[in-house]
Amino acid sequence: MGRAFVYVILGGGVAAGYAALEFTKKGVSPGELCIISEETTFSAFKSAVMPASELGIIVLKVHNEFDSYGSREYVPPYERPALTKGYLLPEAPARLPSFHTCVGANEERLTPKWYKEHGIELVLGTRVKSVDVRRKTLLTAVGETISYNILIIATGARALKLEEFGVSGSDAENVCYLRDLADANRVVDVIQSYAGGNAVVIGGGYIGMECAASLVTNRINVTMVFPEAHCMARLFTPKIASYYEGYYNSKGVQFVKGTVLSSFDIDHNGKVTAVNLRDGSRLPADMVVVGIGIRPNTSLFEGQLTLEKGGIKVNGRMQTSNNSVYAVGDVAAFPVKLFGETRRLEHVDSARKTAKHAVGAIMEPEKTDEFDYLPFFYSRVFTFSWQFYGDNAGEVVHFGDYSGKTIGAYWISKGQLVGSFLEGGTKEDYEALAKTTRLKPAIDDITELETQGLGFALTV
Ligand code: FAD
Ligand code: NAD
Ligand code: ISD
Repeated sequence: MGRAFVYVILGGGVAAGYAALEFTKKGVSPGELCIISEETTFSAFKSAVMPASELGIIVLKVHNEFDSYGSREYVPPYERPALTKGYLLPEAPARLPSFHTCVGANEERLTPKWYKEHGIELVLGTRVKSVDVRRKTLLTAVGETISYNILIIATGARALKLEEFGVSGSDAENVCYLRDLADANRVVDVIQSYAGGNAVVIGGGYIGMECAASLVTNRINVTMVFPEAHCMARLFTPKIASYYEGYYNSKGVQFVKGTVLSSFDIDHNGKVTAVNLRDGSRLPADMVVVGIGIRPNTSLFEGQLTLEKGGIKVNGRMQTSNNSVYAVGDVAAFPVKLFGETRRLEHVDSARKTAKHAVGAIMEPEKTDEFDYLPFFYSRVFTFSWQFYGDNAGEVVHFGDYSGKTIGAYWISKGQLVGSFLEGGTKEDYEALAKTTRLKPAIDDITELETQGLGFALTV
């Protein structure tokens, strides 16, 4: 026994929400589309304070296996970026339903009511445990078979665990990861339990930097540990990194670079009390936040679809090696025309736009061209806000005032400007940067570019 849909989206994260909105814009009929997501969170008494419908979550079981005083909540798609930012604020923190998709792109907010009104079936709290792309069926963990004509894979990624690097202790109650709402609730609980305490943040990437800033805002003392010579090593130059690290230092954040953790000290209650590093040092800890990268959730499709760059390979229409299956978001490795190569991007703008493009290719194939995407990343920490466009390849030209509020950089590869970074710009500045980077202008004189700085993008 099972259900059949014309379109099934597997995964209920950012890409799924934006795909759903696009399906309705392109005229999907009630009953044709289904979203399957395993995401759940646990909330103590929340539903007693405010009806679940107002919280934008669906409470399917009360008094469940977690604990007899709480509820298990099945969460429709939301803007994941909020979890390291607004969600962790000490005052007036962001809570659902305020950040359901698609508010992050200033579009409609898709609440549970919205899905109901549009006849979109939400199968939540449900893990898909196998997929047969030849038969066009999915099997859920509760034993239901769901069949489709067209499948969109939007399974995103999972956080890498310390155990994968030979360190145990991830299950200690004061060790936190941050991928989904359940993780974010745990971070909030742990912050509240250790007010004024010491946090060790493992990893100097996006999660590390954004969480460290939020922990400081919560008056937690933070030490960051990472193996590279500077933070955000995948994107920042040493000069850009030093600008932000200087500010973090001024807020009391300590950096321990060039080493990784080797073990935890764990007390008889199962709580981590200290972090031991490979360089022999020991950091006392009331809480630990781990952000050491992700792995795309591809396992259901290994041996069935072509994989590349750790993700599911798609063409410029987001179509996988099987014509009836599309892939979008973090899990998709797609051709970036501008750079002539396949890339897998782990950022929200790409999740939103690949989702939209896939739906266009499915619903209006004749009107949909090959995807032509300019990579775009951003972050917001403390009062900082930066944007990056393009590719961080080649020679770097820094501009702006590195002791002031506006800093920037261009990347020049094979004589062309291919990437740009700006902190503290206006809307118009960022638009100019994006437009210029997409044009890949020839750069004859790097010294001149350095002198012009942001002015170069504003006059192209
Ligand atoms: P996800 O949003 O991860 O959604 C995947 C969904 O699939 C999940 O709901 C998952 O439960 C479900 N799923 C997976 N496997 C199964 C299965 N077998 N059965 C059922 N369901 C399944 N990017 C930015 O550009 N800017 C930011 O500021 C930013 N902040 C971030 C903050 C945090 C805390 C995190 C974790 C990420 C952030 N990102 C940010 C990255 C961005 O959120 C991701 O790129 C984006 O969420 C990817 O969307 P997605 O739909 O591909 O995957
Ligand atoms: P990341 O790839 O940004 O950073 C991983 C970091 O882990 C590296 O910088 C490195 O310092 C560290 N590391 C690697 N191996 C380690 C080890 N053995 N011990 C200690 N440190 C180690 O990944 P992340 O910060 O975990 O972020 C997870 C995902 O969330 C990424 O896809 C990221 O793009 C996304 N995210 C994006 C944003 C944003 O775009 N603003 C914000 C938050 C999260
Ligand atoms: O892009 C984003 C982002 O950074 C967020 O915090 O989307 C969310 C929403 O803006 C939250 O409302």
